[in-house]
Amino acid sequence: MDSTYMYRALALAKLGTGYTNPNPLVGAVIVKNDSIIGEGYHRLYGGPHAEINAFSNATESVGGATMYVTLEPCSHYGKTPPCAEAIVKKGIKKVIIAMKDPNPLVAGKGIQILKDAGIEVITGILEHQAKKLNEVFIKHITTGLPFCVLKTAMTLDGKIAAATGESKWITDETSRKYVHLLRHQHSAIMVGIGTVLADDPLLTTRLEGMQGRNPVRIVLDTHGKIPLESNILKCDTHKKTIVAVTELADSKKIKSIEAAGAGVLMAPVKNNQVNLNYVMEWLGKNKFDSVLLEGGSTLNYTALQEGIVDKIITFIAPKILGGTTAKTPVGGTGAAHICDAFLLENMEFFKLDNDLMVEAYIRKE
Ligand code: AOF
Ligand code: ZN
Repeated sequence: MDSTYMYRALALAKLGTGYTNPNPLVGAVIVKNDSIIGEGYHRLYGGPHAEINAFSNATESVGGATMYVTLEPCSHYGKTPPCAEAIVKKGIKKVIIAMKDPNPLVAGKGIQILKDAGIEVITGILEHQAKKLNEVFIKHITTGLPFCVLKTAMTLDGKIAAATGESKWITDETSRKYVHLLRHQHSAIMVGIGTVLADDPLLTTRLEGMQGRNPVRIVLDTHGKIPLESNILKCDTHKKTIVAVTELADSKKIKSIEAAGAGVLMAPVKNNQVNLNYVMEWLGKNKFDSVLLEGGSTLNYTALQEGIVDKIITFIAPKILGGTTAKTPVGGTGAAHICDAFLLENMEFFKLDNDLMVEAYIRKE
């Protein structure tokens, strides 16, 4: 029974996807006499926590009930008062928790408040699933850096474009819709200047039947080459862009980028490029918990080399393009030896209509 209610709490938590960043996805279920009497989840950043929403939705008195919650209840006065204290006050008898809160402000203190009040606490139920659900939150709260996902789409023979450079479309519609869901889930989307020059992308979230969230668009533009009429520079309150430049960019051009409505981040130069680690640190400090890398192949290689990538999502289309010069997802100089390859782990496969989607994590020593 413990896992059934926890699965429900996890499903509720997921409903907040894209709206709670940089805070976690959390779900809570209150059970009394073997039935659910209250449910809640964290809906929006800065809003009430899952536990409080579950109390608000309870259909009867929660005294003596059991609460299932996907993350350790908080112990701190943040935007809201501590949930652990609310749980004690409400007379909850038992709390079942999927995972401890990695937030140093909480980390075990929430559980301690519950135990000190004589509440029975069980932890670790569906912990693996809870950790996966909050992989972004865990990385950001423990390292201060954003969780970085490298997304690529290629043919079965590993090409991201034909020999002519044509790249629309490699994958089918279902995969492309999924990419918009990924954009909705990430707080920033990052591309290299080469992608802007080649494709003039919008990089916005376009989802059917749902108001998606647009990630802030980041362009790495060492020399300030971005054309002022680029789609990505069409900014408003919902569509924001930051162009990361270096001292190698012309100062007049920098002013016109700003005048076009974009933010400019002056980053140090590393190997004749924008220092990617600097940009990631800046993003992390500025509450960006996640970054979706959408190309191109030069940026992908630099990102892997700089060790900023956490997860890979690759769409594989049932097509073969061939062509020695046709581009592949990861460019740069590449590894000289097999033993220098970037290693992946926990690889999973999903079928999306006719395409295949592969998810894997970068193995970190
Ligand atoms: C949430 N939602 O349902 C739970 C959270 O910024 P605050 O004051 O809302 O506090 C955020 C911290 O509270 C978060 O980092 C996590 O440690 C804890 N629990 N947060 O946003 C929730 N249960
Ligand atoms: Zn809380």
